Amino acid sequence: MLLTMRVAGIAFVCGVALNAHALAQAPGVNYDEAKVRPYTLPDPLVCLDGTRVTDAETWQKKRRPELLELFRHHVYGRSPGRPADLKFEITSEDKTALAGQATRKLVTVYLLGKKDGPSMDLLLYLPNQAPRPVPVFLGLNFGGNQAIHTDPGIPISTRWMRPTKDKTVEDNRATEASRGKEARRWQVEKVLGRGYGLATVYYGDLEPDHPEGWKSGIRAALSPQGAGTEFPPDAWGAIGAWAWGLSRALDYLETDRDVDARRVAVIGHSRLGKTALWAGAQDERFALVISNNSGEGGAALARRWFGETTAIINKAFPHWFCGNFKQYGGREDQLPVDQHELIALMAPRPVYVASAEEDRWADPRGEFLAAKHAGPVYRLFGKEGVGVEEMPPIDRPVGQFVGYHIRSGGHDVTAYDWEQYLNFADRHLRGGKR
Ligand code: GTR
Repeated sequence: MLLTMRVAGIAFVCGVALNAHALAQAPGVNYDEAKVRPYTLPDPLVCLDGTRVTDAETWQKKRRPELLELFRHHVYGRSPGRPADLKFEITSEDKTALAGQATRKLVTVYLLGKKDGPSMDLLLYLPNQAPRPVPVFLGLNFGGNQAIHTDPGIPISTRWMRPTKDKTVEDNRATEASRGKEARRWQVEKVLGRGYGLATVYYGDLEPDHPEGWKSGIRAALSPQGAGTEFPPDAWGAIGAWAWGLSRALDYLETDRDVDARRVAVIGHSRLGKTALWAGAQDERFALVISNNSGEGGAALARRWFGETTAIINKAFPHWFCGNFKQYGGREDQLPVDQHELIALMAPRPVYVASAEEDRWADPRGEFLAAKHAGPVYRLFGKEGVGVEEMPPIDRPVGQFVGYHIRSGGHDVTAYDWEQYLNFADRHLRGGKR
């Protein structure tokens, strides 16, 4: 035991040294298109043994698992599966929520099947006017379920939250003032009005978002050594833990007869956009995947030197990715994958990537190019990806099975973004089976 810890300790020290070294060599932030250095992307259709994938079956049976494994090993880490004793408890159901527009269900998911163990609180709105079972948008939220709507029927989250400058969080707990503070980003009435349900979970239910957060989150709870765990370099990070939670939310939705679990779109913004992509890549039950302004480690190409870099993200958020990912700061060309291949892992399912004009940190062009370069994999299935060669103008959505837009404005989720996601979902999730 002591030896293991010592060896792990040395590895950790080496890891930090390597990291600092990589960072010292890593270039800073670039916002000049003319300075983007040439790069060569790995070809999603070339297998590790050098053979070329030319049909959908070989993609599904050989190349897809291979790529998924590379992303696990080098980027996000390896996540466990569904716990055997997952339990769901519907704690309340109100058919007259939101002035009668919706049914609101509150569900507690006991992640280890025990009431005194880890749990997450799922909020589900179902449109009362639409025929059941309904398709659903599912996403994690940043501020607690009560933040997505002013609805007084949503309990205020009692979980750890990052301090804010306003009065919405005090002593690391959400206050009544947080009710509805993210409502603009969720557009609940609009979603319901279009016949979709909306399900959400606070991401901190799975793991508080700071480097020590895992000790009180699901990563420690699922490990025999608990908060004393020394993770191997390919173990899951926080993004893996949050993505795992999305799959557990889908496990619940599969049991809800008002929901058509074959038509669930997973959506996320920013770090939760990275999470939505990783959830969609691993869990093929998600019928549609939406990345809103996910940037570095999400939809943006790592090899393109623009905005946030691998070195910066690893330093600022050491808990998000797996240990192995730390080697790639300033060495993105050594990564055996790039993010167009993450998007390709959704194929043949529809995926949407959205950027914002002023969100240069997330590298809008890098997000577009990743979406575009997923195209050859979609074509194996006879499906068209973004369908254009050049980045479209501002506020002009493109794409068949890979949707893309760059919206005017900054890093955010707006009514405009939702309008595009709903239109895209109407095209792909309407008409029952996919
Ligand atoms: C930033 C981070 C981005 C993005 C964003 C967010 O600080 O550098 O990669 O994830 O946070 O999640 O809001």
